[in-house]
Amino acid sequence: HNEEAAAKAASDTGAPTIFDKIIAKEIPSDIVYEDENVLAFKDINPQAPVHVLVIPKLRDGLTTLGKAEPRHVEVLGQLLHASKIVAEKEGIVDGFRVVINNGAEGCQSVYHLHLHVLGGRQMKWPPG
Ligand code: DGP
Repeated sequence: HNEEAAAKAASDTGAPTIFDKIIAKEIPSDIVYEDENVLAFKDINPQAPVHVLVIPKLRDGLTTLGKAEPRHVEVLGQLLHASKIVAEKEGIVDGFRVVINNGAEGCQSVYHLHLHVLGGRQMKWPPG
C-alpha cells in the first residue's frame, strides 16, 4: 500500500532528513522526552494510541541500524533506555513494542535512525 510504496521509493542517500528540522525545532513536533543525546516526539502518522519516535540528536552515520559501528554502542543504549522512559511517561510501560524499520524492505522511509515506541492497544504478532 501507500506507506510501503513510499518506503520503497526512499533510499539511504545520506542526505539530511526532516528529522534534522525537528531536532533544530525549525518545524514543530509534540516532544515527549528530550535529553542531551536523544529526542522523542509523537509520530505524525500514528499506528497505535501511543506512537512515539525516539531518535539520536546526532545522526553520526546512523541513517539505519544497519550502519551501526562500535562507536555507536553508547547512543544505541541511550535510545533503548529513552524508549523505556517514553513508555513510562505515556503510561504503557507494562505493555508496549519497540520497532526499528531498516532499509526499503524493512519499510524505512526516513534515513535517520529512529525507534518506534508503540502501545495503548493490544499489539499483534507477527507484525506485517
Ligand atoms: P519509518 O517508516 O520507520 O522510516 O518511520 C518514519 C516515521 O516518521 C513515520 O512513521 C512517519 C514519521 N514522520 C515522518 N515525517 C514526520 C514529521 O515531519 N513529523 C513527525 N512527527 N513524524 C514524521
